[in-house]
Amino acid sequence: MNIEGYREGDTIAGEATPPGRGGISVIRLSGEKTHDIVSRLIEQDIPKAGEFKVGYFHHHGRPTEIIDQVIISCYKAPYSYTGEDVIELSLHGNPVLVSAMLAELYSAGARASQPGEFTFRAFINGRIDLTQAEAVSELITSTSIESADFAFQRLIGSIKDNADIISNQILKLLSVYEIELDFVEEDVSVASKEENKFAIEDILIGFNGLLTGYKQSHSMQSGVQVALVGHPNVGKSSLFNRLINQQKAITHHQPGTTRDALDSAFMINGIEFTLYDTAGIRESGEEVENVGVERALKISARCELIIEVSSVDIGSEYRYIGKSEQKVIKVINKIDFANDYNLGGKLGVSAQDGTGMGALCDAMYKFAIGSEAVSRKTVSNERQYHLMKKAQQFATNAKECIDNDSPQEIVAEELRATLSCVDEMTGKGRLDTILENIFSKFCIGK
Ligand SMILES: Nc1nc2c(ncn2[C@@H]2O[C@H](COP(=O)(O)OP(=O)(O)OP(=O)(O)O)[C@@H](O)[C@H]2O)c(=O)[nH]1
Ligand SMILES: [Mg+2]
Repeated sequence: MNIEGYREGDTIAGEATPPGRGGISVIRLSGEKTHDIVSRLIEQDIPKAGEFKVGYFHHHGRPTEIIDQVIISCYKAPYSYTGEDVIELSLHGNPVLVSAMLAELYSAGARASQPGEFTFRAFINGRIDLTQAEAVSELITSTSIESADFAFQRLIGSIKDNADIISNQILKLLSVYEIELDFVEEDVSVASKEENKFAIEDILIGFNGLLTGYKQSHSMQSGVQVALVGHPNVGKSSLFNRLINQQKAITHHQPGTTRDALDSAFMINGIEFTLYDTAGIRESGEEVENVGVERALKISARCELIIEVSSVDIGSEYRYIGKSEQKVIKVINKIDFANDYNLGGKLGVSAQDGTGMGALCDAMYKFAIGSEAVSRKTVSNERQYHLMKKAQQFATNAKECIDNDSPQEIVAEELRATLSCVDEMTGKGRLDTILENIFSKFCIGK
């Protein structure tokens, strides 16, 4: 995808519903020529903005050859999703009809929309900022009602509004320093040191609000990847089946049963965990099993959380050695064999009778939520988090400079750097690479 390829003057058309058969499909058009283009393909009058009408969509230049009956909904700029003239055509849900109509719309003057282009236009036309654009995509991909609720709050501006408040506070403080710099000869002082200290502390409180609870916010949005890792036969596949509540993995008393890695998603308190069952780790003389072990290690390396499984009946305990940012929960399985087994601080579980499953799920959930409570204004993805961490650091530097009576231009420099991070998050400081990253994840009709 190329942001330049978006060409803002074009009228674009694309399917807004997922491809496939269903009750209806929706084709969306946006741009100046929307009305003209649709008029060439439907004999009936196009409805007024805010109204809808039934019409018959025909081939371009052949009005008697109808493709389908459609409902036409009309929106006038700037009161539409994109901020431009928009028409939505609801037709019968069949990909054959969708492609036939899109082909006619293109021949009548529309251009095929690219992924995220409708939302991009909403951004370009000032309907939403970048955090809201990301929230659209997050709302669509939410896997629980809780994460959907948070994404919706971000969509209606929970991060944007807070970022705007902070941005204004920085601008106000920056202008104090800029004025003083302009009149440096006259030794003008617009605000006292105390006032400036209060102002920067307020700004830091704002950043703290955006950052607090990020771990939970991120887990709610993206879910958590977890791998069951351990020696053969310790009961990884049995634990996998028990946790996902399905008999999906083959279990057997013979070591080396699992070779392919299996995965399954399940929820704990509104957070989606994707659990991987992997091959037991051992030096095996068998080629296929060795491939399984390699895969197990590769998948584990990608997971944020590892459940390291040992068992009462297999003497040697497995030690997972991964990256420092990976968290490991150590469990001893098959405690139904020996309730008095010395757990040595590990979690005792039994995949057979379910003992310890509640405690294991609690430990997984605690990992996902971290120790801070998420709020509606908490940032939701790496991009936002990284920028707000950077901004917080620049603002902390500015505070230290104010405390130490550093020269005004140094304070102003730190404040400018703080502001540019906030602007980059909301999209005021537009950069094509950032935009490309965000909008390329969208589907065609969004
Ligand atoms: N008593 C008891 N037996 C268990 C328990 N969990 C698993 N087993 C048995 O242990 C054997 C191995 O279980 P699996 O789940 O296949 O073990 P695994 O770790 O996936 O083994 P590999 O795929 O070979 O690495 C099977 O016979 C299971 O029935 C448990 O909690 N208690
Ligand atoms: Mg297995």
